[in-house]
Amino acid sequence: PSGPHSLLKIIGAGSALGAPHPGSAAGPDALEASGLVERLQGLGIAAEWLETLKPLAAPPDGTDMAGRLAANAEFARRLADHLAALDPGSFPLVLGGDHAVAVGTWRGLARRAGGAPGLVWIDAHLDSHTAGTTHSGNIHGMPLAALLGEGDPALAGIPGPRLDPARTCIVGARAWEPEERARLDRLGVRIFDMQQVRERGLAAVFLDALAIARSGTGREGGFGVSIDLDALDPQALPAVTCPEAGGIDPQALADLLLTLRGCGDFIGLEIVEYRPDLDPQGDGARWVAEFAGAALGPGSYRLREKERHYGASNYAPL
Ligand code: 6HN
Ligand code: MN
Ligand code: MN
Ligand code: MN
Repeated sequence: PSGPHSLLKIIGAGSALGAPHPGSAAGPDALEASGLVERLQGLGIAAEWLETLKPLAAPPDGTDMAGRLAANAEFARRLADHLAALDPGSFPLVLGGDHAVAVGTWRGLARRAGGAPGLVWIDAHLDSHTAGTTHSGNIHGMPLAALLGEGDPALAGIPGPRLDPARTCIVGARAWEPEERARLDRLGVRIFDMQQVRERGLAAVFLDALAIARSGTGREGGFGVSIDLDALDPQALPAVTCPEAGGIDPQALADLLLTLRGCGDFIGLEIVEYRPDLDPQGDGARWVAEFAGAALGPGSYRLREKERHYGASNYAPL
């Protein structure tokens, strides 16, 4: 199934430069070794592992904020360039790595799409600090702010369109600091926190989030979904760098991701923060396969459209 008819391209973003622990850097290699490509092919998806990017050097000292911003920006810039150049007949799945890689993912995919995408950011956290407001100093707490154009130009200035706050929203948040919350409130980014998920149910909230990401005249740039695995309840998946109690049920999320198959304006999926060193049973690899399979399996608009284009595929359309 690999070769010219491979429609789903997996790009590993093997950086933990933004995190306080190096474990997530091994996420892509562990997912590849777990047989993710074969699992997706077994679901009828023409998947191919394209490449895995790695940092050029070890992370700078924790006290060197300028150095850490520069190292994360270098990685994001390289990832963005790869994604922007991805062949037009394919659909990208980016696998982290820590969430700082998202700056590269969404700037690159925005360039590829010819405009800023709407974005559903599924996360226990808000990831909307800047170097000026961070409490921890960790860059993976900053990517959404950078994508919105906030903060240090090293990160916020990765080439590509900025996100539109009116088409950006967060699902599953339950741990944040006041400064990042204030930033998102000022910008008008909608936050569906875990209390709302519990009160209204994940389905209602998820469909609202999709509507926000897909809103706007002409839907320029389409929309994307970024899944931080720490959004899930740590009782189901503890293998993340920053677990937070009381999260999303992974099966409920997988069921809702089926909705994405019908969205012709869906331009990319990102799944980050997997820590294989904390996952002896391979639960994370299983959930990554479930999520990608749900979102991109047979019947996916994108894949059907490409099948028409190429006239060949190894899956049965719905
Ligand atoms: N992530 N708000 C905290 C910080 O360090 O700035 C947590 C960030 C977590 C980032 O994994 O989503
Ligand atoms: Mn995150
Ligand atoms: Mn998080
Ligand atoms: Mn703090």
